[in-house]
Amino acid sequence: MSILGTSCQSSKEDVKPVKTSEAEQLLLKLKTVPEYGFMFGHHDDPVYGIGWDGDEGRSDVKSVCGDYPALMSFDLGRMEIYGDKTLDNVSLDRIRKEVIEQYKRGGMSSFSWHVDNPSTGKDSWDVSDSTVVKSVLPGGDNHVKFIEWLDKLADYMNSIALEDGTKVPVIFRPWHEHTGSWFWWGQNLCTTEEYKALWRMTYERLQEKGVTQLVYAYSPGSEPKDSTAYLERYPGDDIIDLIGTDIYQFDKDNYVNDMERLLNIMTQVSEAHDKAMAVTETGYEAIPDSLWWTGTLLPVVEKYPVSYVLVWRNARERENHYYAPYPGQVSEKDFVKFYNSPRTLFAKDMNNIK
Ligand code: BMA
Repeated sequence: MSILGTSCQSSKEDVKPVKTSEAEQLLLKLKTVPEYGFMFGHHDDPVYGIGWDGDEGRSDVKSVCGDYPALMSFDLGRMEIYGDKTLDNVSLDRIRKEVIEQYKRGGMSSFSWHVDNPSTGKDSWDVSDSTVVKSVLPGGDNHVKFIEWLDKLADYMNSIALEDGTKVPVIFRPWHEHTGSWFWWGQNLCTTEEYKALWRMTYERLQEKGVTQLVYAYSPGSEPKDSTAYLERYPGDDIIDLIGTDIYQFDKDNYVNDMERLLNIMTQVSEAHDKAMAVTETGYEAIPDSLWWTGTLLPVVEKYPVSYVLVWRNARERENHYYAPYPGQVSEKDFVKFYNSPRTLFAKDMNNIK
């Protein structure tokens, strides 16, 4: 039984599906954006890059094209353990500051959560045990511990506020890539019911803690073959605001085929469910193709009503683990062309979107 009793076992009726007006505006903007183009996003953009770490006002993307991405994402993994930094060694104070600045310049931020395996104490890629999701649900051995982790997450989200106390709205994208089996919440690690219950518990706990400034994103990987498969573990229209997919290029033909298939599925689902849609993670590691931005990414994405396309991080501690160009990188010139396309939106474009 849950020691936390009623507070975390409250029924759906007790939890009002409210959002702050800032979160409603963010969602509205996400839905309007495709009329103008799509936002470019980059993970951990302003906190480190190739050959630098922690510099103020720096961004590899800005160094290449003169503007910040319209969307920045950050990962909160292991904040539940360390309290002051993430699994990628980024300070939570710094992330808070960057999310606030990004909001003030008209851009948006998104959080993912590579949360540790609460059962084994290893990282989120520890798939040695297929009972972990069950164990965090009410009645499970790790339920109390997990609720404490959610509460830490809630306190942090609530601390991201403007001077007047307004909580900064952000996209929250937990439990991602669940159609694969590389995270402890993945396809073969839990049942459909358990996965959905994990989402609902997360959502309800955050709502109870007053975290009403979030826009929630659902992002399966490239596995779904049709909309039924895409929606198999969908938590529900009352929780989800934006639907996405995480797809990376390893082979160009497969990448383009997967993107076309998923973007077609998502276009149908977003219309049927009235949700915004985005390519929540993508990229080609180390961008060895000098024309990748306008030769591969732009032509496929511009055909669909996507709000944003986000590329993963430019790791400063892992060789060749980068997805955005930096000065001198082979795709730099093509990225400037991509930046100049009327379809791509960067931070300075965001104030023109009504
Ligand atoms: C992964 C890799 C890891 C990183 C994790 C969370 O895709 O980039 O190195 O720790 O994302 O950001």
